[in-house]
Amino acid sequence: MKPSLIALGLVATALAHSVPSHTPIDHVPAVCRPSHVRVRKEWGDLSLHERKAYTDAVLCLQDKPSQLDHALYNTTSRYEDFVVTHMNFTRVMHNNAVFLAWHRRFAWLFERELQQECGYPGTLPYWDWVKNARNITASPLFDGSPYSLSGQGLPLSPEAKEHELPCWEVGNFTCPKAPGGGCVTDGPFKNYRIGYLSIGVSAAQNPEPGLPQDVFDYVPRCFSRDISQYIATNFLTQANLDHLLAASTIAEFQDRIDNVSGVGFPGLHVAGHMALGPTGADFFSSPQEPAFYLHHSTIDKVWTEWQRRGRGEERIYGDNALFGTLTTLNIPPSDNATLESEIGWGSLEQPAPIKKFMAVGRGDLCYRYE
Ligand SMILES: [Cu+2]
Repeated sequence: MKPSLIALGLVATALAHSVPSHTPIDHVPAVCRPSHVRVRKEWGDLSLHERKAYTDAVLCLQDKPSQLDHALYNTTSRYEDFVVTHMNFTRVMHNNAVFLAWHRRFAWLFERELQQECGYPGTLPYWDWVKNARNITASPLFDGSPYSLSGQGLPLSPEAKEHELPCWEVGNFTCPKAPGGGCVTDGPFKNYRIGYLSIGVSAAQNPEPGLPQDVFDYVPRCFSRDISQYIATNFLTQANLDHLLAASTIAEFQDRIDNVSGVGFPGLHVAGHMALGPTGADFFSSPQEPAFYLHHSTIDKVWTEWQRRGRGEERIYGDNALFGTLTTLNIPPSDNATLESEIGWGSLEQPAPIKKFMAVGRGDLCYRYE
C-alpha cells in the first residue's frame, strides 16, 4: 500500500535536481505583504462575539443555495457543495503526497466562501487538540453553549447503540463508542440537518478507481455526534504532537499524522476525526461535521510549524517537501507527486500545481497562525 523506498529515492532525486532547496521556487509570486497577513486564532482565544460571528457564517452557508448540479449530487446548500467536493476527491487526496496541500487549500476556500458569501469578517479558527482534550465536552469548542460548535449528541438507546457505526478502523484499532451518538440538540447547530451517508474507508480501498455507486445518496436526518473522551485522553496528547513535530522526513510526518501503517495507533489527524464520532470521522463525508474545518486548520498549523523547523526551504520546496503518490493509499497505484503535479477542487477552484500551496504566508495563502 505504501510507495517503496525506491520510489522515495526517485522523488528525492528528482526534486533535488529541479528545485534547489535554498531558493524559492519560480512562479509563486510573493504577493502576500506583511500588512495583509491575517491571523487565524484558536477557538478559545476568540471573543464570544467572534465565535458567534463564525458559527453564524457557517449557518449562513448552510442556508445558501447549492451551485452544483442537484441531479448529480443531491446538494441542498452551498455548505454541501464543499462536502461533495471532498467526497469527489477522497480517492486522490488522503494518505498520499497531496493530502496536506489539498486540505490546506480546501480549508482556505471554505474560509473565503464564509467571507465572500456570508460577510464573515474573521478568519478560520483552529482547534487546539491538546488544550481542549482534558474534558472535551466541557471545552469552549464542544460545551454546547451558543458560543461553541454545539456539543455532544443525545445518548442512544442500547438497541440504537448496537447499530451505531464504529467511527473508524485503523490497523487493528477500532474506535470505541462514546456516550452520545444521537442528535445534536444544543448550540448553533441544533437545527442543522445532514444527508450524506457514512461511506467508510473500505470504499477507498477498492482496486478499481472511482467512487462507490451510492456515494451521493441523500437521506435527510439530524446532525449527530459521539464525542469520545477516550480518544481525546489517549490520542489528542502533547506527547503525540511532540512526536509528530519531531519527524525528520515528510514521509515520517505523514505517517505519524495518520498512522495507518498497521500498528493500531491513530495519529492526530485520524484521532481528531475519531473524537467526533461517525459523522465527523467518515472518510468521504466528514465535512458534514462543522468541526472538520477547525480540525484541518490545526493540521495546517502543525504542518506549517514542521516546515519551518527544516533547514532553509527544504521542507517547503526542497527534497523533504513531498512524499508519496497521487492516489489515496496508492490505490490504484499512481505516479509519485512532484511540485508540478496538478491538483483540483472541482468547481471550487481551477486545478493548479502543488507548489502553489506549499507555503503559508506566500501567494494568496496570506495568513498566519497565532
Ligand atoms: Cu479529507
